Amino acid sequence: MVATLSAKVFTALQLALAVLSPAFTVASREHQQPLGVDHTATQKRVTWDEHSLFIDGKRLFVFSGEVHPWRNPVQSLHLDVLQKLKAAGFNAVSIYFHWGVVEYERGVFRWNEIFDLQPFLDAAKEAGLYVIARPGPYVNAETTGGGFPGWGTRVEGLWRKSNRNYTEAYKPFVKEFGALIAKNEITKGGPIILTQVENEYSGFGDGVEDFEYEWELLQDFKDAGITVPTICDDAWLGGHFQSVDIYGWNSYPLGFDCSHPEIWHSAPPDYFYNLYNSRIRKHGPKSILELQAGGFDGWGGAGYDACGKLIGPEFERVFYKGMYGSAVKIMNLYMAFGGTNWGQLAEPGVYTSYDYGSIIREDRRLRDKYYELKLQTQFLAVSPAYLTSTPWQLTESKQIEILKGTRNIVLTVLEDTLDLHTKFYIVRQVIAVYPFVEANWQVPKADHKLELQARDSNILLVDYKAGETHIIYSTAELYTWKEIDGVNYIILYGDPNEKHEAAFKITEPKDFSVLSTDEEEDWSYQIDDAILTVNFSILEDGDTHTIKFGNTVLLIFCREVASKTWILDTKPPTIVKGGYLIRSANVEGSKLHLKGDLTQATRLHILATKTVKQVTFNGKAVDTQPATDGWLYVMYTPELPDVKLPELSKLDWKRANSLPEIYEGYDDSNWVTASNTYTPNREKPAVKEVLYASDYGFHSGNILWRGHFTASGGEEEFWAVVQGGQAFGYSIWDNGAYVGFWEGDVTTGRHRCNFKLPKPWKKGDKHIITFLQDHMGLEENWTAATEHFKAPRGIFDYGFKGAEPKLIHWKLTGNLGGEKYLDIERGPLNEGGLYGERQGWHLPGFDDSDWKAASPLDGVKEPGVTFYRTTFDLEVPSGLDYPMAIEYSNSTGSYYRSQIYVNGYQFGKYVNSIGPQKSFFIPQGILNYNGKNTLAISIWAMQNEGAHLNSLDLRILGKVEGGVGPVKNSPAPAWSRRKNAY
Ligand code: IPT
Repeated sequence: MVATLSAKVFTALQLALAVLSPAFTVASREHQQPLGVDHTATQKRVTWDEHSLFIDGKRLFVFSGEVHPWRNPVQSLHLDVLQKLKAAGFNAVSIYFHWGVVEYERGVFRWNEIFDLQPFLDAAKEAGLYVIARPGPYVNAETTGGGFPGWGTRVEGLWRKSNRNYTEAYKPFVKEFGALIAKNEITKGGPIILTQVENEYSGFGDGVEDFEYEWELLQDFKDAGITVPTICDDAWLGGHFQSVDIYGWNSYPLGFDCSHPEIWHSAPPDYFYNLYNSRIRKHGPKSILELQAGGFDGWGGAGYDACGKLIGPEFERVFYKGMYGSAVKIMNLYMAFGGTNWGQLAEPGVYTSYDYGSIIREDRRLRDKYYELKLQTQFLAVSPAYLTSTPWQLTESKQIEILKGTRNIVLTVLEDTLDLHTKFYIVRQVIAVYPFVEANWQVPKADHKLELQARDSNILLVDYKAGETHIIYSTAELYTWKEIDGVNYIILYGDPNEKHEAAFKITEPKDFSVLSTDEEEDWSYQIDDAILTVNFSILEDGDTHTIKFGNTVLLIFCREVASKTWILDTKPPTIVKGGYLIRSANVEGSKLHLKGDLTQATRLHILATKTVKQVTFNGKAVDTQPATDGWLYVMYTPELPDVKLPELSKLDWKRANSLPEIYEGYDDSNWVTASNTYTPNREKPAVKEVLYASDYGFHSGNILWRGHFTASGGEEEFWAVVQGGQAFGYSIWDNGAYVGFWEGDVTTGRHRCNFKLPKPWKKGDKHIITFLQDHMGLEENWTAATEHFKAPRGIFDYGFKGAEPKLIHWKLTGNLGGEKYLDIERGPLNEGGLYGERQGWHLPGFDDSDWKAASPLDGVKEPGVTFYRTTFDLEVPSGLDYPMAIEYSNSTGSYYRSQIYVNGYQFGKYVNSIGPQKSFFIPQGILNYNGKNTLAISIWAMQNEGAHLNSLDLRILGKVEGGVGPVKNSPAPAWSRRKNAY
C-alpha cells in the first residue's frame, strides 16, 4: 500500500514536470575557434561522449583529487597519500607540474631525485589510480611565479599569449614534459588518462582570448607525443579554450577567507546545466577540473583548521551533491593533499604550510571530511545509471510546489536516459548567509516526514538497480552494494534517529525469509504485490539493522558507521567495518591479509568470501571469530610505543653571526654588480640603475643589496621604495650602524621608507648602505596576456635628503650561484641569500666547533641575522607513522623573521608579527627517523633589542601503527667548502 501510494506521487511529479522546456541560447563565437582534433583517431583506450568518459569502453565517473608532487620532496611518501586516496574511493589523482623548479636555468632540465615525476607516476599506478596530468606551462597553484621560471622575468612581452618570445621560451619545456606524459599514458601502460593544457585560460589582460596561442600550445603537446584527450579548466563556465577535446571548468564557491568558518556566503551553484548547454559547443562529459576542497590561507590568516572547517563535511554534502545535480561526470577536488611550501615554493600570498584544510592534512593524517567523501565516491562507483543521467529542468516555482512551500531547499531530479530510467532526487539545503536554518522536507506520502537537516543534502533513489536487487525507491542514502558469494549486500545510511523508507521488488513474498535487527521496535515492513516496503529509523551508537530477503542482505548503518566502512578490491570484494584506515586487502586461501593504520584498539567487522577463516593485520595474525551472520570479528590493539624526542631547547647549540656584510672591510668583490641600465621589465625603475634581483638571476629567498657611495657632505636622510611581495620586510644599515627596518604586514608588497641616517655624512667619506630584504616569491600570473609574475623584487627608487652623494655602484646577492645554483639535490629554491645560506651553514656536516655556544632561546641583543645549529638523534621503530613538527611559541615581542632548516632543507619561514603558522611539519625522510639530524635556525632580528625564541619544541602530531612502509630519506648531501663563497 505504502509503496503504491509513493509510486503514484512520483509519477504525478514526472507528469507535472515533463511539460517544462527550457529555452537555450546558442554560442555565437564558434567561427573563431578551431575545433580540437578527435583523439579517438590516435588512441582507443580513453574515449568519451556527452555523458561520461570511457576507459577501454567502460563508462566511469572520474573522481580525482589534486596533489602537487613537488610540495612533498620525499618520494617514498607519495604512495601513502595515493593509497589514502584510493581507500577513500578516488579513482584518479590530478597533478600540476612545476616548470620553474625543473628548468631553473634556461635550457637545462634537472630531474634530480626529489623533482623527478616518474616515482610519483609509478606510485599512482601501484595504488591503482589514474592520473590527470596538468603540465601548464602556467599553473597558478599559489607557487612562486605560478610555476613560471624566474628567468622568464627577462623574456620580453606578454606571457600566456602568442608572443614569440614567450612561445619560444615554453617550447623546450613542453617538449620535455610532453615526452614524460606521453611515456606514461595509459596507451603505453602508464596511469595518465587526460592532459590539461594551460590553466584557467579565462581572464585576459588585453581582453582577447588568443586562439592562435591555444592552438599552437595544443599542437606542441601533441607533437611531444600526447595522445590522450586534452582538457581545459576555465576559471568559470565561460566557454574559453574550447579547442581542447573535453571542456572543463573550476568552481570555488566559498572563496578563500577561512576566518568565519561558520558562514557560507554563497549557495551551491546549480545553474551549470543550462549554462553549459548554451555556452559549450562540443558537448562532452560535464567536468569540474578544480572543485573547492579547502582553501589556501594567507600570511596572517585564520590557519588551516579553520579552512578545513569552512570546507568541511557539510560543505562536501551540500556542494558536491549539488555538482551531481548538475550531472558532473569528471570531478577533481582541489586540494586532496596540499603539502608544504618548503624552500621558497610559495608565492607572496601564502606561507609555508599548504595544508589547504584538505581531506588529508599536510602531515598526512586524515580529517573527518575524508570519511564523508568516501560515502559519495563509493556510491558513484556502484551507480552506472548516474553516468548516463541528465537533470530535469525544474523551475524554482516547480521546486517549491514539489517541496510544499519549504524554503532554502533545492531539488534536482536526474534521470538515466538509457536502461531502467533510474532517477536520482537530489535535495539540498541552500543557505546563503545564515549559518544554521532548520527545515523539514516532506515527500507527500506515508505517515512520517523526511527531514533534511540544516546544511545537508540527500540523494533519493527511484528505480535503482543494485545488481540483482531492484530498489523501487529509498529515502535513505545508498553507500554501496557488493555481491559476495552470491549474496548481494546493500548498505543504506542516514543520520541517527532519522526515519526512512525503502521499497524493493521481490519475486515472491516467500523470498522474504530472515529478518534480524539489533532494535526490533525501530523498524517495520509491509509486503504488497511483490513489493517489500521497509520503514526504519537510523540507530545510534553504531547499532545496525540487518534485513534479509532472497539473496539480498540490507544493512542499515548510521552515517558514522558507514563512513568508517571500507570497501576493498578483492575478488569477490571485502567489506571491513571500523578502523581509522584500511588500505588494502588480499585473500590467500583461508587467509585475509589486511593492511591499514590504527590509532587505538579497534574491533573490525569483516565480510569476506567464505573461504576466509583467519585474518592478519599488517602481517600479524589476529584472533578471528566467526559470527552466525557471515561476518568475522577481530579485535586489534595497535602497538604505539613512546618515542624519545630531544628537548630542542636544551640541546647543545652553536651560534654565528650571519650578517658580516655590514662590517667594515667585508669584501663584496665577488658579488654581482648591478650595472644594468636597461631592464626588459615593463615596469621601469625611477633611478638610472636597475636594482631588480631577477634581472641578475636571483629569484628567491633573502636578497642583499650594497650601495657604495661617496658622501657630498650633509646627507641626513635616506629614503627608498622597495618591493618584495606581501608580508615582506627589510632592514638597512649605514656602514654597520642600524638605519631602520620595515617589519611587514599582510597587504604591503611594496613599501616606501624614509629614515634619518645615524649620523649626517661628511664630505668625501665612503658609505655603504646595506639592505637586507625578504623575497616572498614571484607573483602569480593569473590573468593571461600580462606580465604580472615579472613584478620586480628590489629597489625601484631611493634618494637622500640633505645632500646627494655620488654613487660608486650597487652590488647584490641572492642564493650563491643564482640560476647556476649549487645544491642540485635540494633544488634551486631551497637557499636564499643569507650569508649562512651562501656558506652552507644549514647543511649537515658543517664544522661549527669554533662557533660560540648559544641557543636561539638566548637570542641576540641587537638587530642582525644569526645562525644557530645543533644536531640530535631520533630512533623511531618501523611500522609506525608518527608525523612531527617543529614548533615556536612567540608571536609578539620584538620583530623577527626566522627560517628552519632540517638536514639542509628549508622547511619553515616564520614571521612573528604576522603569523599565523607556528607549527612547522617536517616529513619523515627530511627528518631522519633513524639516526642523526642537523637542525639549523636563522633569526633575523629587526629591532634594536634583538630577538630570541620563547620556546622551541619537536612534537609528535599523531600516532598510528601502520603507515606506508619503509621511508627512504631524501638526499641530504653534507657540507663541503664552496668555491668562491662570499
Ligand atoms: C585556481 C587555480 O587554478 C589554482 O591553481 C589555485 O590557484 C586555486 O585557484 C586556488 O587555490 S584560480 C581560481 C580561484 C580563480
